[in-house]
Amino acid sequence: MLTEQQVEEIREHLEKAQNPLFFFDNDNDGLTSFLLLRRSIDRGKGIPIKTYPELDSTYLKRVEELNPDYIFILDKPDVSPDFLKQIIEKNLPIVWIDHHQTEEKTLDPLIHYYNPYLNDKTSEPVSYISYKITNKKEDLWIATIGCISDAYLPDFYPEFLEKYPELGKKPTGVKPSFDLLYNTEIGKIARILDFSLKDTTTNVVNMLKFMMKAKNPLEVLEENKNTEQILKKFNEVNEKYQLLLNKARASSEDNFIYFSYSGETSMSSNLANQLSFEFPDKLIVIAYLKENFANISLRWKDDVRSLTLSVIKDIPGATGGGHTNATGAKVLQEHLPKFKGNIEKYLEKEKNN
Ligand SMILES: [Mn+2]
Repeated sequence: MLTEQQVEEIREHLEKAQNPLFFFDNDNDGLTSFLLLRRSIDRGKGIPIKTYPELDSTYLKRVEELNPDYIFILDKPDVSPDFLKQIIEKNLPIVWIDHHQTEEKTLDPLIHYYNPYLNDKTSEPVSYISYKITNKKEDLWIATIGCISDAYLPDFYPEFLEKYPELGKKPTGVKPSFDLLYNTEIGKIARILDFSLKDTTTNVVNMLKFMMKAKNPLEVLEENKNTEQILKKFNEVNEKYQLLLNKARASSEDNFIYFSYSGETSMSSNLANQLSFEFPDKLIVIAYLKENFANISLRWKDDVRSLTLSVIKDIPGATGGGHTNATGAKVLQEHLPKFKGNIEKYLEKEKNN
């Protein structure tokens, strides 16, 4: 958890910011964190970060264009040193809120870095933290969407269920947050928003504008001119998603699901999350092939962070990291067979230990 003092500090930064620019991770935790903060002050612009693994220097262009007085970075573990350096040269304060496992960093005094992991090794989503910062009851549903999308059942879920009984249920199973994500109406709304992030830049901007004002979760499901494109995109992506999901399910081996695919839309983390819910005992590895690279999502009930860091060690140029049970990695496609082989060796060794 962040301390009350840290939460208060972030509130003060928000108050001070007259024209903040929010960069957020391109998923529901990033999106809802932005929405919660933006809705609390009613000013500022938001940009999803599509570069991986870092927020890279290509985003300096947007800083030039929008001329902000404050930069917020939400739910992104890595930011390129060059980006930070150039922001600092402009004398702009940066408020960086993350929840990924990391080590203490030495940063410029203009960079205000917050991560509950550094306090007490907890990793509650940035949307959970953002809700604690803004504390607006009317945004309870937005915070709930962020948390259940990030595999986290928040302590305020009972309050949500009391307010919107028809959108939720009492969660069950070993992954109660994913039970809600895949088996309730609020979960469907979460999946709609998540897929809408995969739309074109113009359509994402319109979605953000709509979500900055939406008063309750049912507005997302209502078909009208505000939601037309959001729902259309969901149906389109969901159709492809279900096909890939079925193929991935069919490629299930003993203790391991390994599945690779290509196409214009990356859905690796969505597929990996759902498969980890359906096959809780298996290691899930989903690789999205694009250009020369494979972007890989991994999920496991055991320490998948150690596994990820170990299997990329002898692969040139490979990167990877994340949480204890959910990670990402990036390798050149030509190294994928070695990557898979390393995983098999790792599992074999684990089994014999
Ligand atoms: Mn995220």
